Amino acid sequence: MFSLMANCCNWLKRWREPVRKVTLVMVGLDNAGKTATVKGIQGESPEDVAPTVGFSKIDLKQGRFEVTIFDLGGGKRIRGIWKNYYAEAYGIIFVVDSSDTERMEETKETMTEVLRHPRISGKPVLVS
Ligand SMILES: Nc1nc2c(ncn2[C@@H]2O[C@H](COP(=O)(O)OP(=O)(O)OP(=O)(O)O)[C@@H](O)[C@H]2O)c(=O)[nH]1
Ligand SMILES: [Mg+2]
Repeated sequence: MFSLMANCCNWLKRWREPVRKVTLVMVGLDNAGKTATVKGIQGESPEDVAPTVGFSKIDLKQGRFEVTIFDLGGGKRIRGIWKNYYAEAYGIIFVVDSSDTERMEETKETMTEVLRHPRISGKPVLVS
């Protein structure tokens, strides 16, 4: 009986919890697999993805979290837009293509620059 009441209290507590909005920014070199990863999360086939020009916005619901992911284009010439999304990001996802050994140095430099940015430092980072 006690455990039933405790369960009900927990359920009520959770039910009263407000929906929380979380914004994540996904970055990484072009061709790293950012868009394919997002498609995988959405249960879609990660094949046949075109390079992202600018950004794409994905809205997901995970429990009481409303998650918005900004999947940003990773091409060298569009990396300049990344910083425009940092302020609203709760955290970032940095996608690395571990099979692209030739571009590891570029990956390292790019990641270092992202992590050093004042609007990113101290925020959660997931390297995928
Ligand atoms: N087999 C396989 N292919 C993958 C995987 N991840 C990505 N790819 C392929 O790699 C290519 C590039 O993936 P994208 O997801 O477009 O890469 P991106 O990081 O979004 O690239 P940009 O939008 O240009 O910044 C696509 O042809 C994908 O199908 C993976 O885990 N396995
Ligand atoms: Mg993409």
